[in-house]
Amino acid sequence: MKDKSEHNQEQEHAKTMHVKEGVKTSHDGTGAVKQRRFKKKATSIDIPAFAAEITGGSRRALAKGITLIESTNALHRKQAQQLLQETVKEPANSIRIGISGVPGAGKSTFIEQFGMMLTQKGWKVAVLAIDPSSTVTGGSVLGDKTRMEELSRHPNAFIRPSPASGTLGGVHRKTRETMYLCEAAGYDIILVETVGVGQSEVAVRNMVDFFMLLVLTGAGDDLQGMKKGIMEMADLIVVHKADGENLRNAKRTVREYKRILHFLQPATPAWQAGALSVSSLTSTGHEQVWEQVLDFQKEMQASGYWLERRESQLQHWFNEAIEARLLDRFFNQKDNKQRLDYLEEQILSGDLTVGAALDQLFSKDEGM
Ligand SMILES: Nc1nc2c(ncn2[C@@H]2O[C@H](COP(=O)(O)OP(=O)(O)O)[C@@H](O)[C@H]2O)c(=O)[nH]1
Ligand SMILES: [Mg+2]
Repeated sequence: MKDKSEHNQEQEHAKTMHVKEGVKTSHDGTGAVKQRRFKKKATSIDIPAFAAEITGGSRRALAKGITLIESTNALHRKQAQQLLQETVKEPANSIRIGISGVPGAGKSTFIEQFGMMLTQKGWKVAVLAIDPSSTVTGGSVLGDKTRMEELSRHPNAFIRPSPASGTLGGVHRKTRETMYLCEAAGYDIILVETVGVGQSEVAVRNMVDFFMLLVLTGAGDDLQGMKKGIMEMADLIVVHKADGENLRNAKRTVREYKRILHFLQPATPAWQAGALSVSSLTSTGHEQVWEQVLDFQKEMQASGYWLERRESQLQHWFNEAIEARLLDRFFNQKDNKQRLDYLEEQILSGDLTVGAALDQLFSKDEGM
């Protein structure tokens, strides 16, 4: 049960071209959309035709769709929502995998190997990378030499780095929507790479089915230092760079992790997270990782938790989005700024308690 053809016998459903009828369009299916798309004065995009190009498998259309999603321009944002509305169908028939680890753990190298293996099995693989540190340094992170060159040339792979700007929350919203668009374009497996810096891990855990953590050996000390919280998010620990002089150490580290994982809260109910040693230098262990993912999928789909998690992720996202929108609206309201400044002064000078200031602030809009 490892190849796509076998695996999907029951699951695969035709990806229908979801073009609305009755939409008036002069689009000829090729150049018109492209030319109009990002011109400053552009006011309209032929959304149904654009959507059809994407669901039809055009990589160029997909890339442009993602650019639309990432744009901060108000019109583009609106068009991006129309595009998503037109293309996205939940629950998607995909496997979403989060891959985390400190900079230098070998995530990109691992993903290139793992991705190549999956494409050889006939899967279409999309790789999305969230790297919040790149927004600070403006460049790539320490040790990140690989550009996934082999994978990026493969016709069944699509690689998209994170946008280089924007708030952490914004990056995640875009990554999630980008993931949806990749699925609409027919990508079966979505690999989301994220750097181990806490906040972004939680966000990625909240948008994937399976979450793995890449760690290194010499872990006697690492295990002490590693936050319990992040280990409790993982469905699998990969002890990476298990090669050369490191090999024996890696095997020992795997045993240590297995022992510790046993005492931790599982990331996914009824799934005992395991640990495996992998080397992307000698290409060993990737098959076993994939077997873990497939076992996980099989068990979770049988128990119903697969869909349950996706639903609760959607609910969670919706709630977060409401909060973000309300905050945005509140702080951008013109007269609120003055009121807030005034109340803040009063609080700092000791004339008002925070609670009293809140009561004053919200006294006139009881509905909130
Ligand atoms: N020995 C060994 N080195 C590796 C392995 N995987 C990656 N590396 C090296 O580790 C460094 C960091 O890899 P990279 O994929 O950029 O790490 P990332 O920051 O986690 O994405 C690079 O110099 C890689 O060549 C591995 O399996 N074994
Ligand atoms: Mg990397």
